[in-house]
Amino acid sequence: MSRQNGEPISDAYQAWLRYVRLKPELAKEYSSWCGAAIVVASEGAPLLATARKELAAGIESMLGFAPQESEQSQGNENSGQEGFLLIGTLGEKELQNVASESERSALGSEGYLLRTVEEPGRRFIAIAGNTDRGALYGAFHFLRLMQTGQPIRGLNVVERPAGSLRMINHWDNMDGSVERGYAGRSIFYLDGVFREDWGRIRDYARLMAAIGLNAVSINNVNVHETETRLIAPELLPTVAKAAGVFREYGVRLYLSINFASPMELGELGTADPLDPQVRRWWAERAADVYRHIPDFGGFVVKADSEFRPGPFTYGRDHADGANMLADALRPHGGIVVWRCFVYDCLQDWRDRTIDRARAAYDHFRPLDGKFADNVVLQIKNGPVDFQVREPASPLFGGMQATNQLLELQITQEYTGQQKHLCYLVPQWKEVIDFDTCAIGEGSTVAKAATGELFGRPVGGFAGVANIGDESNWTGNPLAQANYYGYGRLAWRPELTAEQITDEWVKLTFGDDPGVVETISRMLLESWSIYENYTSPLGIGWMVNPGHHYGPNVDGYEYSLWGTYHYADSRGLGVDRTVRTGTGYAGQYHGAPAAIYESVESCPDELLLFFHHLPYSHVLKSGKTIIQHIYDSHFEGVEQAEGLIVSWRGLEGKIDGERYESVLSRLKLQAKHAAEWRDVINTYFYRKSGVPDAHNRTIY
Ligand code: GCW
Repeated sequence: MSRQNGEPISDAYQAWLRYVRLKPELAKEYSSWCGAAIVVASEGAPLLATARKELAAGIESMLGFAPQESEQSQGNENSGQEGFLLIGTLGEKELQNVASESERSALGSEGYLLRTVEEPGRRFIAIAGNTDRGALYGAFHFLRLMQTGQPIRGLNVVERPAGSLRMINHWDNMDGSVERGYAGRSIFYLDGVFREDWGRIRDYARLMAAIGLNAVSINNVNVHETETRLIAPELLPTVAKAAGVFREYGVRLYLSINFASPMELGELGTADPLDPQVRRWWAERAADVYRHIPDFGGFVVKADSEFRPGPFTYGRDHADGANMLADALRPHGGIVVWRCFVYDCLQDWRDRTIDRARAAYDHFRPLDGKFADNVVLQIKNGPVDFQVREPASPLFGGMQATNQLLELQITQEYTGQQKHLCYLVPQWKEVIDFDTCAIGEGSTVAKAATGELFGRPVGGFAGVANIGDESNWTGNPLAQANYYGYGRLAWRPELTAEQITDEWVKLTFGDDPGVVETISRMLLESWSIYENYTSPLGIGWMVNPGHHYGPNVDGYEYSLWGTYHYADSRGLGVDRTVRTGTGYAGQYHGAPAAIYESVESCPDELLLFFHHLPYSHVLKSGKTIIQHIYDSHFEGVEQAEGLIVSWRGLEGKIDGERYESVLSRLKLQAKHAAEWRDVINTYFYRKSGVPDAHNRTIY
């Protein structure tokens, strides 16, 4: 890591790239393969240099010596039986025999293989891809195997990413603030200018590449005045510097743009996407961006959403808007990432026929097939807004002729703002594995989003970053697990939550079995604990307006934002059925549509998302709704207190900095969980008049 400034680099800063010294036995075994690192490179493979640098530094840190470096490919200079690493692209003659034709074609442009080759007189481990990028990802995989103590003899790993776009969205503003950021200020900007702390950005790019992320947008999707200028001539040279740092690690840079730029930056009187002058303006801006950044990724766009300008002003639709930008970017190979978070945020709470959950599908489904091939629609995991529990968005599987990205919120806006422990991988897995049944069984969200299901050219994941300038990146050291887990899922959605968790804990805290067991359990239980003491049975919200932290049951109930629970003295929930409600349930295909439509088959955890029911309704668990509300809130607080006890058991087994930092947050969490419990229980006790069956304290 380049961040030194005379200070020791902390474990927390190094995150999943700590590379601690390995135990002697393991070190001995690995050393016998790492005597030399030989890179076979031809011209134009700059990421091989990065791979070599990473391998050398990681191995030195773990084994105490750096492998000898050599450009020479022929054999092993150490002679005898000392193994070596052979890093490169499969087209090079030294690596040609390592993979078959069919294996090579299966690897695609980003995949890699790690393969042990033992021949008379020499033995080596090949770390190779069709491209230098593949080899770089392979190098990080190899280092991860060492860090987690895996056997490397007889290696035969073949991997390729599920989707082509594995992106991070930063909601950073140039004044240094981060919208929904809980880890300090922006790592990119301060007081209206770039911080130009390129060492830190490089360290960040490494963390990204190590988990296979390949794209980053560096400014908020709500593009304000200053950030509108990021595509203007005066700021592009600095944007280009940032792009250059990310490029060293194979990460392409994107910018969020303001749809009204032709008016705000240019001198035009309109931003109408069909106006020839507007189209010319964007084409020229795009060309200028590419003059500065030849591998620029493209534009991220939030249009006609939450007061952002967009094509609606001119009577045009989202396809008109997106395709206009796509035309501007196409000659340079860029893409448009167009967000589907579009709904009426000036809704009348009195009108129960309008349903915000329907909005994205209602807006975009009719446009399926109308978007250019270099447009990708970015769809939030659920139909509303990153609540603790939502069904998967019906746009997955609903749109079949349009590129898609699954948008996940890594930053914990509605899930405890990095004060509370809420590990989101289990939540994301439910969405990723959700079967849309769009073209028969097995039509999962993962397959729809990555493009596999409908044979789309572009697809993948976008995650909203939880990163800030705090020295541990995420404020709460355990929130690093969310970033890590996001990256791993974007690469391989079929990994289980348990696999990812085990890996992250070992990389981050070492392999002491007690430590691994405790932290893994805490992480894996934390989402359900958070759900228990917050908003029940899929209802969501009930938070303080604006900052979204802490309980406020009616905070949004009489607002314009379309997020209601409709609780009265008899019951609560939103009727989203086709038969008697808003019809949202009908946006799904066959099986899920039927399951959600009926009270009998709708799963408990989403019951109030789809149905309005009396407090006395009996859940599948056998409890009434009201008793479930009381029980889960009492239990959730006990569980939150239990997290403190578990964590205390780690004192002395992990470094003091991270120990104390997590402990103080867990204490805060338990206190705030009790507040949630008492506010929610009291509210529903007063509304319903039904006492707790166990006579516990409700106010
Ligand atoms: O969740 C909401 C957030 C906004 C955010 C918006 C979006 C960037 O409260 O802060 O704006 O979603 O996703 O566009």
